[in-house]
Amino acid sequence: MKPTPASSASAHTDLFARDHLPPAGLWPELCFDLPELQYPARLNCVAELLDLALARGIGARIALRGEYDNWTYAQLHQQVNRIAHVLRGPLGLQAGHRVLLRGANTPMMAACILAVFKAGCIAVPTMPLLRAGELAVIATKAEVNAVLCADNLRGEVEAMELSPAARQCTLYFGAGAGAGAVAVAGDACGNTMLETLMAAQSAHFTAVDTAADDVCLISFTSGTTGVPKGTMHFHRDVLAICDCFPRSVLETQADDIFIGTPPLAFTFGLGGLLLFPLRVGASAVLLERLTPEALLVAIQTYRASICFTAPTFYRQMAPLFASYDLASLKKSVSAGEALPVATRESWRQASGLTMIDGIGATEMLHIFISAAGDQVRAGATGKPIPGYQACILDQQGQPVGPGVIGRLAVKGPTGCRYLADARQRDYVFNGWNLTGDAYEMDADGYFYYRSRTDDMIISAGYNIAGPEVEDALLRHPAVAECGVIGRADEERGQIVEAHIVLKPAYQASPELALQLQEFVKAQIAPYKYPRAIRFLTALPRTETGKLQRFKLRTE
Ligand code: 3UK
Repeated sequence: MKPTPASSASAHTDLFARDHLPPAGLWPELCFDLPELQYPARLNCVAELLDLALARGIGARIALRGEYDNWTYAQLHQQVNRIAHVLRGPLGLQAGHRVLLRGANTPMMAACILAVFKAGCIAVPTMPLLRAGELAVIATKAEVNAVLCADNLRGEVEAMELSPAARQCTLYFGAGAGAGAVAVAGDACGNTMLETLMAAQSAHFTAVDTAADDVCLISFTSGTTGVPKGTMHFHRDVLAICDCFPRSVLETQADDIFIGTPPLAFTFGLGGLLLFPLRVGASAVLLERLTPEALLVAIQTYRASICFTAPTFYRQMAPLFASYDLASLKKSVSAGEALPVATRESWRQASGLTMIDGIGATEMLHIFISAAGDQVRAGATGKPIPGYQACILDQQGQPVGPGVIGRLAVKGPTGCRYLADARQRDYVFNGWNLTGDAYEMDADGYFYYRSRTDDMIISAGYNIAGPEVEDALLRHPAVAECGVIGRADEERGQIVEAHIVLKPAYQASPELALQLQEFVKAQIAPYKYPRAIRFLTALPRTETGKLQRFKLRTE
């Protein structure tokens, strides 16, 4: 195994995270080959992302734009410092303590995450739609010591099971519109608000001198089944993702305005809507509850230049694009699930933009295979981005050549380290991270997504990838959204079953089902056509835009 950067003494006085890292032998191999990935042994990511920005004299530039607040770099810096003081002062937290975070995308939520990093604590962000029971599983697993929660989402926090100590250290923020920068004495129940405590704190806070490999983030997978897995990331990892994809593929600039839908609690959103803009001194628009229409309006209003969202959003935005003035938009990034060729094309026709598809994973923190501009190849996700390597492994773990479908394996500066979880052995094999995706490579080193490894449909001996059938169906003018699964079948083992949402002008009928079947047969090998078709009004999706195939299977 290659040497990894020297580890230095942890700044944590609470060693929960270090003590629950997987044993060294089960770690993925880490690679820091690029000059931009040479980090010092002592590193606090927020010192780099914010303190340095101020030192460079960009304090007056807008960092975050929200519905109610616009914060300059100087204002964000002060907010972060005050929150960091609240954590270490009134709340009495130690370095290494875990802080559960809950809130929609707002400047205040962003400031809380950064403050936790800066204070040497560990952020445990959670998705806004999670319920008390799900939050309790996360709080228990990460043994959280404190909670910072947006006031409008407090119900589930009040209802969740929480240790008495963490309950004592629970604060709410942002009561009422525009409360971010305003001191609010207390809520209706007389609880102290985070802002009230902040008002009494100094706007200066020296970043805790953490080790580059001190854990600062435990991100729980948006997994569709089973107990969620906590993935542990270091201060170094937070910077490494900023110095890979945005630098080499996205080519971000200081005058970029970032916008999009993924929650900050999802690492796709944390990177794209907070860390990447800060790394280059750019600004981010943080908005709550975005629909495809609302996102288009916001791009127009804020003159956004880079958009991050999932394929389903681009699909719904494409037909509406022409109704807005979106000349500011220069780049569109799609991740979270496979981007069908049909979606890439309709987006290009509508916007004139070549979509930047990228596969990322919570375990890897962000995107590791992607392509932009004239490097894009139809149907491929792209190539491993600089800093990462990838290959395809067969069932025995041997690398296979071009044209063979196998298991995607990747390594780079970031990688999987589950918090106390036996599934570490499933994700890491021989130093490679196995993402659970079936991929194929071509002779030029492009990587093509086929399906999740568990989702490959086997029908009468044929291997059929659901997403390929979905792509064919999406080309039909009647189809708005679709999900294709394998349904158990006595004769064939499985049959291909398509779940289809029609565009408003179309009516479900047996004739239309037949038409759709013939349409698929005319485009791809006929044995792949959906023998069963079901019409739905909406597909089950996660908060991160992923189709929940298991729900289609059990319907
Ligand atoms: C799938 C894709 C095909 C794939 C994520 C960007 O999605 C993210 O993280 P998750 O842990 O899920 C990981 C899995 O999602 N996937 C993601 N992107 C693509 N499949 N093409 C794509 N472009 O199955 C992967 O294993 O929720 C994405 C950045 C950060 C992230 N956490």
